[in-house]
Amino acid sequence: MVRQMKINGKRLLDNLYALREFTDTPGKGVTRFSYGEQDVNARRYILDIAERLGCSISIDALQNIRLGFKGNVPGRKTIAAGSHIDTVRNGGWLDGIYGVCGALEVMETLTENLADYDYNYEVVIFAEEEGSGFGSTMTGSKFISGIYDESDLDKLKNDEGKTLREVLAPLQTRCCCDVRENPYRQVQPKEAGVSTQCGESSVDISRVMWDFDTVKTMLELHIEQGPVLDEAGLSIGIVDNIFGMRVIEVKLDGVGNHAGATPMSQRHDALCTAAECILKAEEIVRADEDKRTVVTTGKIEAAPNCSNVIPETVTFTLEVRDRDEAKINKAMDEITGSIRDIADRRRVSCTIEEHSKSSPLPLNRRLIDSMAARAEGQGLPYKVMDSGAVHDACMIAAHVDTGMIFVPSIEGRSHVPQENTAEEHLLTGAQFLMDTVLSELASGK
Ligand code: HGY
Ligand code: MN
Ligand code: MN
Repeated sequence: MVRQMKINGKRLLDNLYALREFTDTPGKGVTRFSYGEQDVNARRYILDIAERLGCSISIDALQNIRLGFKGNVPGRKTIAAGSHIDTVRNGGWLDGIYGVCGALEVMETLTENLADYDYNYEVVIFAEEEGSGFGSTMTGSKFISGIYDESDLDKLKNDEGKTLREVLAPLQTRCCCDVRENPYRQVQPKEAGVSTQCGESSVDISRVMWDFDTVKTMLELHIEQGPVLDEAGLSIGIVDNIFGMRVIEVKLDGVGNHAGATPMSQRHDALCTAAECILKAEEIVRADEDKRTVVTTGKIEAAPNCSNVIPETVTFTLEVRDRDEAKINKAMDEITGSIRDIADRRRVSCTIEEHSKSSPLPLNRRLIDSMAARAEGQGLPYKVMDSGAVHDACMIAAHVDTGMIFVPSIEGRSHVPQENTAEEHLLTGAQFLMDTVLSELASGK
């Protein structure tokens, strides 16, 4: 019989409230981009806890972090739990960080109640999950799972035109300098010997891919970010499928001209063209029979962006998501065809680039069934459900048993400052993660 352990709810909430302060937009939600100053502050806070708990700390070239429980035994497979700490711009205080704090609370509770288990336990913090910096979601975990390789370090660029490699290079260190000095350190396994070179310029991703034979289970605790649990008055969501997504970037080149002197009949307005394309995409997806496909243009830039100049160029993103890959591709093909037709008719030139994609993924049936049985046994109102949001769990699920636990988002809001979850639900979700980790840790016999 697995011993039960109670998490320390106040400690969990205190960590969440403390980490919420690490934002570039105080008062307007949480903005904490990977590799930025607030990311450094959040990492320092978390690594201080890890050091206090006697965890092993391993940080890879992408700055994904793995924290090992002090009771771990070398060579045993690991039960991993975690999420991400980066956010969208003016995002919420819980997306990602809640799963990291939940996994950390499990770590602290295990450390306070030392016992022997069949498996090891690790907290994982995935880097650049939101893609706010480089436009591609789940970047850190795509390198961990081998979907991204060396060439992507030079392909992925931020808004300043800097490549991922250029941003990462100064963060590479091989010295075991104190975590307070440099939270972006790479702590080499002791046996590897440690050079004292700080701030090396080469980004060596050879050790980023996980050896998935050493990982038994991956668990991610996360807010739902949609309305389902809140509307149904449920406490726990058990995820069975994570949506896939495809992201394209569209560039329209029209003819800039004077806003007053140019007759409407002589215009090739890139912004009006973009507007028609975006509304056409919405019309195509709204016509979808099962109403699960979603399409979003979240980012758009018009140039020269002056009120009295007809826009010459417009660049916008467009993403389509669904739980069925064929439907994603069907919608995206129809949308890109329409974009080309609209641009042709308006005599605006158009280029469309595939930006990033991830396939829909079923999560592990054994974990879904065992978590559903646990919720039943605890009398928790729950639902097995899909996730319209993508998560690092997608990248890991292709390799090891992976499960996701949701808690309700008030009014289904997320990726906005209004993102919130009732404290009782935050605590229920973290305790459910604790119970699930304990069950996995003792599942070897
Ligand atoms: O976009 C997403 O679904 C996730 O929040 N990165
Ligand atoms: Mn997230
Ligand atoms: Mn998110």
